[in-house]
Amino acid sequence: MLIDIPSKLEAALIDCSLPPWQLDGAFLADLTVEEYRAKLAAAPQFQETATALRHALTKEGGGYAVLRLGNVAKALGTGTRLRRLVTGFAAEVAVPFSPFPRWPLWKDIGVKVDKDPGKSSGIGYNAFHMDLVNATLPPDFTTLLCVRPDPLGGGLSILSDPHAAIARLSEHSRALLAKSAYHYGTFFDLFGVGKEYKPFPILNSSGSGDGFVRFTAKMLERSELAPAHADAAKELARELVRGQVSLMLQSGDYLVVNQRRFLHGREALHSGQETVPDSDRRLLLQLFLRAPAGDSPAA
Ligand SMILES: O=C(O)CCC(=O)C(=O)O
Ligand SMILES: [Fe+2]
Repeated sequence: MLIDIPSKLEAALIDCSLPPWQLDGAFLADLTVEEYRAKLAAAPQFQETATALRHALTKEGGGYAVLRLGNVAKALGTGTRLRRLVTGFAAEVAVPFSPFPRWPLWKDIGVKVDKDPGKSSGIGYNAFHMDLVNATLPPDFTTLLCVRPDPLGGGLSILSDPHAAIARLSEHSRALLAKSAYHYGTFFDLFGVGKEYKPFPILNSSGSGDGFVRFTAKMLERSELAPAHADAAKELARELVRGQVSLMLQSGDYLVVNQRRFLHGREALHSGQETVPDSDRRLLLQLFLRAPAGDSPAA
């Protein structure tokens, strides 16, 4: 689901100058949403492109999209101006917010050679997961803006539909996944994502739930789980890999994932990251979105 930007819109975006954004607590202020919308709505085919983006994220079988802003990034660089424009696109999907009170709205995901390789900004395989999996209200959307891909050629983004994966499991495994028997990670000092959910069921029971498949394959190695529940989770992890799609984000690509529809992850970066100067390493910027109450993004 790649969304190209029509060249007339590219030209208008390159000319468009958006003011700094304001926050209202953890959330992008209404004033900014309106200001950005008013300026961007004047650009030719902005509305159509925003509609295409929303549609890709919520239509039957949909759930993720890549907005291809590479030419805009080439013209404007990957600093403040691009960030404001992308914040404007994001605000057409749902409300941008930062769950981490001490961090800016956009969080850097760089490359750290000495970090747990399987985690955010590590160099290894970042297994299928949803972001903020252990919160009662995870962000409706997680988004990644690519500033620089891995110059050595690794770090494919991976996506998989967990509902499709679950449909391929046995009744028995599904029953295990519906038990409140799973836990992962720590939870402190977070805004706008509810409370800590521990333990949680991976699957909501019988349609009454919130539409999330609360899964992270990282818990298979990092959480102590009862063997039967762990086995069911491993089966799910295998099916996610069987159904995965991979794509290489380029500079200026903006990946938006509906967390009720798709899980995401990342292949390992290419070996040799120690030899790459910090300023040349892969860099993504992450932003979370909250759908307004009553506007559930198509569970
Ligand atoms: O590095 C990536 O492409 C994905 C990172 C990620 O999923 C995360 O930090 O939550
Ligand atoms: Fe993630």
